[in-house]
Amino acid sequence: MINIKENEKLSIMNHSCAHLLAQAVKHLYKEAKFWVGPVIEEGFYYDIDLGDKTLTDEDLPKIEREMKKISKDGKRIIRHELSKEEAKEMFKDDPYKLDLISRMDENEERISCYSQGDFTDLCRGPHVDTVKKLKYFKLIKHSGAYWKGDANNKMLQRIYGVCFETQEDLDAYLQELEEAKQRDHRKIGKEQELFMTHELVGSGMPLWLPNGALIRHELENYIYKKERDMGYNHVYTPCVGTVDLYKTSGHWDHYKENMFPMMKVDEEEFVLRPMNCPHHMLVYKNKMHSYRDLPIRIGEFATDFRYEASGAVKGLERVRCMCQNDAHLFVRPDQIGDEFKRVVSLILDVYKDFGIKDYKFRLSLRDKNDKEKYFDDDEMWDTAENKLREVLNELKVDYFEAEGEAAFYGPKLDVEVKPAVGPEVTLSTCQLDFLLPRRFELTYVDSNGEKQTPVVIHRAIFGTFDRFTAFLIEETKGAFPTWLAPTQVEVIPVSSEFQGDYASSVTEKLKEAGIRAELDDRNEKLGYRLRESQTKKVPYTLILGDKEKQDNTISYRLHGQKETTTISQEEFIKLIQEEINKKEIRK
Ligand code: TSB
Ligand code: ZN
Repeated sequence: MINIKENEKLSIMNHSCAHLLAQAVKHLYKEAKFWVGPVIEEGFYYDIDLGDKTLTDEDLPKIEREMKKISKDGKRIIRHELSKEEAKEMFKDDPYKLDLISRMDENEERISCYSQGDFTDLCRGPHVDTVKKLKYFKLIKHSGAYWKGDANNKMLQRIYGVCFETQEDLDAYLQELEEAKQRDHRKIGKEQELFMTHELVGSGMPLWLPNGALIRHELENYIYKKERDMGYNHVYTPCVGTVDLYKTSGHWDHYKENMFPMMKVDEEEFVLRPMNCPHHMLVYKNKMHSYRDLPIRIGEFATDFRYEASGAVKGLERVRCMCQNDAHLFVRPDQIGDEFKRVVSLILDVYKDFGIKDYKFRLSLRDKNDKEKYFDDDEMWDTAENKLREVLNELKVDYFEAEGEAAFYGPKLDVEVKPAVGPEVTLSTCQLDFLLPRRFELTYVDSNGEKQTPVVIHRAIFGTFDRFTAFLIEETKGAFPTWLAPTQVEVIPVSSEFQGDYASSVTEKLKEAGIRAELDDRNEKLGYRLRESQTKKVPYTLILGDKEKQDNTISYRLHGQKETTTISQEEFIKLIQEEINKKEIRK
C-alpha cells in the first residue's frame, strides 16, 4: 500500500485536503475548533472540537459534499506570514491554536498561515495553490481522540481522509483498503470464532475461543520442539512478582509507566509482571554454574501484563495480557556472537516455515539523551550496540537503525511487519543485555576458578502468541495451512438420509487417525453446506455421494478450488497426514 507521507506531492495534497476538511466542518458546525491536522501514511486526519457533538457515520457524506462544493468554487490558497503577537491576536478566541503558538520554537519569529476563501489556518505548509486541485478525495472514518492523546483531556472528534491526483488512483486505493479490511484479524477472528473480548473481562484482554486455542496449541508445540532441539530448557513461573523484584531489575525505575499498579496482599506488594526476565534471572541463580555449562537457555511461554494506552489496544495484536514465546540465554562474553547468530537463524527458519517474506530487521538503539528511560552507562551501551552491529554485519542481514527503540536494559534486533490495518509492529526480537546479570549479581566460575558475570540474550521468536496469531490470520486471510486449521476436513454427505452413515464412519476414521474432521450432515442443501465450508476456509471438504459409498472412496475439494478428486480413504488419510507432518504451506 502506498505510503502517502513519503510521497512529496501526495503529502502536500493530503495536507491541503485536511484544511479543506476543516473549512467544510466550519461551514457546517459553526462552533468547531481545530487542533492538529497532520498527514499520515494513510492520508490525513484532523482533530476537531465540536462541542458536545459526537460524529456519526451519516455526518461524513455531508462533510464530503461541502468539501466538494468548496473545491468547485475554486478559491486560491494564500500564504501569509505573521509575527507571534499578530498570530496570538488573530487566534485569540481559539485556545487550541493559542496552545500551538505558545509551543512554537522560541527562535521562530514568523508564523505562517494559509487562507482559502473564508477559512484561515495556522500552518507551516506547503500547500497546493488552489482548492480546485483537491478533487479526488474520500473521508474514510471518524473516531474519538483525546486532546494531546491524554485520557484526562477532552475527547475530540478525529476525521480521517485521503486525497489523490486522479479518480483511478483513489479507486485503486479504496479497493486496497477494502481488501485490507477483509483481512483484518479482528474481522476474521470474529467470523471464525478464534477469539472474543468482553467488557466484563476488560480492554486488551482477549479470550481465546476453542478454534483460536487450537491454533495456539499447534504454535506452542511447534516452537517448543524447535527450542528443545536447540538446547533450551523450559520453566513455569508465576505471572506476578514483588515490587522489590522489579526494583532489583530496574523495571520499577525505567518501565513503571508500562506496568499495572501495585496490589498489596498481607504484607507483600505485588505487581503483575510486564516481563519474565527477573524470574528467569532467579532461576539461573538457583545454583552455581561453571563456564562449561554455558550457554544456559531458559524458555517459557509466559503470561505478562502491560499497560497499553486504551487507544492503542487492538485485537490480538496489541493486548494488555499477552503470552510471550520467551527465553533468556545466559552466555559467556565470547559466546555472544555465536548464540546471537543461532537466534537469528531460528527466526529465519521459522519465517520460512510460515512463508513470511515481508519483514524488515530493525536495530533498535537507545536515545542517548533519554536518561530516564535508559539505564545511564554509556560505556555499557556502546559495547552492546557495537557488538550487535558487528554480528549483524557478519550475518550480512539487511537492517535499519532506529534510535530510542531499545529496551531500557539493552539494544535489540527487532523484526518489523506491517499489519493489514495500522502501523508496523515488532514480531520477533533478540536483545543483548549486560545490565540485568549485574543487577541480579549472576555469576559463573571461569577456567581459573574466578567468578565472572554472564551476558544475557533476551529473545522471543513469535514475539507473543497473541501478536503472531494476529499476523498469521492476516497473512493467510484466515485460510490456515492444514496443520494449523482448527477444522482440517469437513465431511459432507450429499444426502444425510442415504450417505449419512458412510459419512459418519469416514469422519470417525479420520479422527482416529488424528485428523481434525467435522461432519456436516445437517438437513440443508448440498450447495449451502459446501459454501459454508468454503466460507469457514476449511482446507479439505469431502463430498460423499452414492458412488463414493459404493466404492468406499472419498471425493475431496481443496479450499478455493472447484475441482474434486476421488481417491480411497486410505490414500486420503496418507496424503493429508503427510501434508500435516511436513507443515506444508499452500500459497
Ligand atoms: C524477549 N524481556 C524481553 C523478552 O525476553 C521482552 O519483553 N521484550 S519485548 O518487550 O520486546 O516484548 C517481546 C515481544 O512481545 C515483542 O517483540 C512483541 O512482539 C510482543 N509484544 C510487546 N507488546 C505487546 C502487546 N502489547 N501485545 C502483543 N504483543 C506484544
Ligand atoms: Zn527478557
